[in-house]
Amino acid sequence: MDDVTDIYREYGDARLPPGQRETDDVPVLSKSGTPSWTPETWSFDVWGAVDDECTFDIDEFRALPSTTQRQDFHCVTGWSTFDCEFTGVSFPTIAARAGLSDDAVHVMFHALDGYTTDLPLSECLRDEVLFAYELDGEPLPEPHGGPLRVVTPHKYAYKGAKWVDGVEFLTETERGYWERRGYSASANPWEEERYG
Ligand SMILES: Nc1nc2c(c(=O)[nH]1)N[C@H]1C(S)=C(S)[C@@H](COP(=O)(O)O)O[C@H]1N2
Ligand SMILES: [Mo]
Repeated sequence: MDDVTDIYREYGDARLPPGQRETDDVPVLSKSGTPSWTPETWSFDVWGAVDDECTFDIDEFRALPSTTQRQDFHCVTGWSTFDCEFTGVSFPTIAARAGLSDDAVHVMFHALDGYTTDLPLSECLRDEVLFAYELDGEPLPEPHGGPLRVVTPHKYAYKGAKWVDGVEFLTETERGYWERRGYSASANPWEEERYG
């Protein structure tokens, strides 16, 4: 297992970002409850500024090269959970499958509950940004985003879309659900970038 919990060393050497409190559990936080889905109809789509738009069903997605990492999780409302073990497919793996256009600069994640969140492409092309389908060796529980969610240990957790079913590559900046509602677009926990 790769251990990347030291991502905080990039940002000032404090594992617990300023203004955060460590919790033992992983609370559930969703804008509107857990959406339903079925394995038969679920698909993950990659589109926009790419060479090859692609679609994966659930078995195809789980057959992609995967990684398991121990990560910390920081919610903008003030709690952090340490040492979550996520298994999934890295963002760079998906980007390489699709092939990025030269003018791709930004990314929008789309989810089954209508949630969206955005990041600059450069902030996504890191091995720690995972499309995760297991938590602590078990299938990712649905309240936490199963069958598939994004995790972004270098950002507040609203950058990690639960129930993710699509990633869109953009040639211009656009804003996601919370980013349009006053939360920070950059969301660096060590700089306390909570509000935009
Ligand atoms: N699709 C979707 N993803 C989402 C959210 C949401 O409402 N819908 N909430 C975000 C927020 S604000 C946080 S803190 C984390 C919470 O993840 P958890 O419920 O697994 O703790 O999911 C993020 N991803
Ligand atoms: Mo959050």
